[in-house]
Amino acid sequence: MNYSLLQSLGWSNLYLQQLSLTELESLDESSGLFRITAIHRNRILAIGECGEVSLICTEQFQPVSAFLAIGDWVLADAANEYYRIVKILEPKNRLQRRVAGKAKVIAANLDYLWIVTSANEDFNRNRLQRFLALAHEFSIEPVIILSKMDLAAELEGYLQQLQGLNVAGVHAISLHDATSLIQLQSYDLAGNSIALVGSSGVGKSSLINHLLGVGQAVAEIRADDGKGKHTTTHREMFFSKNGLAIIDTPGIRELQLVDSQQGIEQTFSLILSLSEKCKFSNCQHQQDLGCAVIAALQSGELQQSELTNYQKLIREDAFQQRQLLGAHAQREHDRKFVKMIENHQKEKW
Ligand SMILES: Nc1nc2c(ncn2[C@@H]2O[C@H](COP(=O)(O)OP(=O)(O)OP(=O)(O)O)[C@@H](O)[C@H]2O)c(=O)[nH]1
Ligand SMILES: [Mg+2]
Ligand SMILES: [Zn+2]
Repeated sequence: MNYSLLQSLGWSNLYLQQLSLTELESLDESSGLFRITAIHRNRILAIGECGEVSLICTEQFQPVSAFLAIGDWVLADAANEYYRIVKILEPKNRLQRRVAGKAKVIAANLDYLWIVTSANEDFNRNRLQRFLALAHEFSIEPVIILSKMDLAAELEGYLQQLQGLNVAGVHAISLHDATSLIQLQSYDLAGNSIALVGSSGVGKSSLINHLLGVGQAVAEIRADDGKGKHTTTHREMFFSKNGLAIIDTPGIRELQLVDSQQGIEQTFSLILSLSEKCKFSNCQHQQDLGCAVIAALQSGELQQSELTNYQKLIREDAFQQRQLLGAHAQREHDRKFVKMIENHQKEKW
């Protein structure tokens, strides 16, 4: 096995540790290690030591979407012109969002989430914070890419709104300004994995095209929507000349989080540290009696819009948690409630 080659695709000891002795031995003969690059209805593509291969997924890992995501590492056995997946290695992270009430994986084993927003009407700080909570929840470093800065009449206003966000980096770029793109080179390293997310049309695929270098066929992954626009219809992983793994994703209209309290708290770290200074540990930040959050609102340290957005996301998360409790838990809850009423009545009599 050529591990240094695998490392350039994102492989690390974290995955190696999960292989048994027998599995390690099989690597030199009939099987290989692969990273998933695309999942289509009837074929799964992956990349390994010998280049790109097609994988087959047995019953054991069906439905595929429940087991496998782009970016996952698998052990697979040679089977004619295909490889058959025998083991899916536990990922270091698996980025998920909620779609129609169900958790849906965006990608696995990421180092950075590039949250792309354009410097025009798409820009929305509250929405960005939602994406930040997503990254923080899954321990992926969030980076904000402010795209199309050539279209912004006044860039300063956007940059100001990006201040104070808990992110690993903020980069204002334009594809028409080569020098603005130089700052992204520090990410462009073999072994790094990045997924790009954001609204449709903000320039994710165009930026990927730039990183891949001229002549790469990103157009292949897009469908013409008839309006002369090319919109990405499915997720796929590409590799830059330097070996950076980049995942393109279709535009997200509305991001719904999955079980994200911790991610939300990390996103709004100022509010969290302020709450720790409130006089009462269960302070709801509604009365100024010893409330550090209200004091910060009054002093201007904290913006009301920031607190409102935080409370909205926390409420939404709590609501979804209750829904997740499901019918069984609800019944359990009802049963206990009835019992409590009965006991109460007994006591009364
Ligand atoms: N002016 C300007 N236009 C840009 C820039 N980057 C991308 N565009 C244009 O924006 C449009 C949308 O770009 P895409 O890269 O397809 O956007 P996307 O985010 O991949 O969109 P979806 O695939 O639908 O999610 C294209 O017409 C690009 O040429 C930029 O820096 N400046
Ligand atoms: Mg696209
Ligand atoms: Zn308080």
